[in-house]
Amino acid sequence: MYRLRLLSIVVLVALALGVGFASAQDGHIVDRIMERGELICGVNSVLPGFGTQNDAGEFVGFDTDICRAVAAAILGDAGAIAFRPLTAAERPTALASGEIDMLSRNTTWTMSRDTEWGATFGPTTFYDGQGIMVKVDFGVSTIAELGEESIVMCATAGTTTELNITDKANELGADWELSTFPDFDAIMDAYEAGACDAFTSDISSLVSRKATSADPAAHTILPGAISKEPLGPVSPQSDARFADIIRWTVWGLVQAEEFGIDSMNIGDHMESEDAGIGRLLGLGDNVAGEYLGINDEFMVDVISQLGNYGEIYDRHLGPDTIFGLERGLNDLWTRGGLLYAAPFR
Ligand SMILES: N[C@@H](CCC(=O)N[C@@H](CS)C(=O)NCC(=O)O)C(=O)O
Repeated sequence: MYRLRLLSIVVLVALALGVGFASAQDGHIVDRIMERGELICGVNSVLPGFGTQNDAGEFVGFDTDICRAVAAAILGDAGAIAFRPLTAAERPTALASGEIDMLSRNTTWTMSRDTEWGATFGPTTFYDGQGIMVKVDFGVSTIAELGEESIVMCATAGTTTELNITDKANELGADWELSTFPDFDAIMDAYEAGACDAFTSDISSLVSRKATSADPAAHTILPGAISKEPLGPVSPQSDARFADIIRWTVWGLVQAEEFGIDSMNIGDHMESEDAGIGRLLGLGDNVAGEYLGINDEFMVDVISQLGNYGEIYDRHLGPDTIFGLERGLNDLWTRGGLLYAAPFR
């Protein structure tokens, strides 16, 4: 009797572990993407450099290319994608309802979002911080000086921006009236019309908005960041396999840059004898994709169609763009930045 009971407990525990393992792998979102033949990605459509629509109606930007990289990894085609423009406040519902498969929209990784959104954050693709922009003729040159002024401070609703600026105002004892707007265009209109004395946002967003404003020289981004804003892709927590694909695709972009593999020279690496390159590209007996349930050469598809991390960065934000954003923290760890991929093995 005792033995029987012990046996049934062992069987139950084994079943529970088995079920746990299966649901940790899951893959229902990956299956749905494969059946549909298309990845649906939630993006920003009003943030030049990160996510915007060009004259032909195509979504372009650093964040939208992260979506395309995942489409290339799963489907072999960076163009097998549909974009859903979202405001900041719409993000959690779009993710939870299954309206989108993933999100790549200047989204900060925070503890509450990681837990309450039922989300898994991928590796940080852009290390940012929050800044403040004012008009040059307002005449202040530091955030501390701005703290002495009674002003209207504008921000986007449903963002970390809104929360951080409240902390900063309290810290400085500043008399700032916070005014929030649903999206960036609305803020910019209000700011240009004089309804906002200052506007606060991720520094990358301020750089983007300043560069694309009617008179960029009329605005100044005050020095210093008031917060850490690690931005990256997000997927539903219910599909660990999909999250793994996003994670290893982003790290693959970074690792390719570290190896010096890019969209132009990838053909020269296809016979590489280097063990690390072989593992990244899934060459020969290497099974890179098998761990994820996708094609072993998934990173070949990604790099040949989109380039490595540095190419994506330069295409949208680098020295040849109107933004000219320095790599800074978004450089490889070997060059003093924070980009560091875990080993492909
Ligand atoms: N990284 C922050 C801010 C993201 C965000 O949405 N920023 C605003 C600018 S402050 C924006 O992109 N607005 C465009 C929109 O909402 O359409 C977050 O994840 O909450």
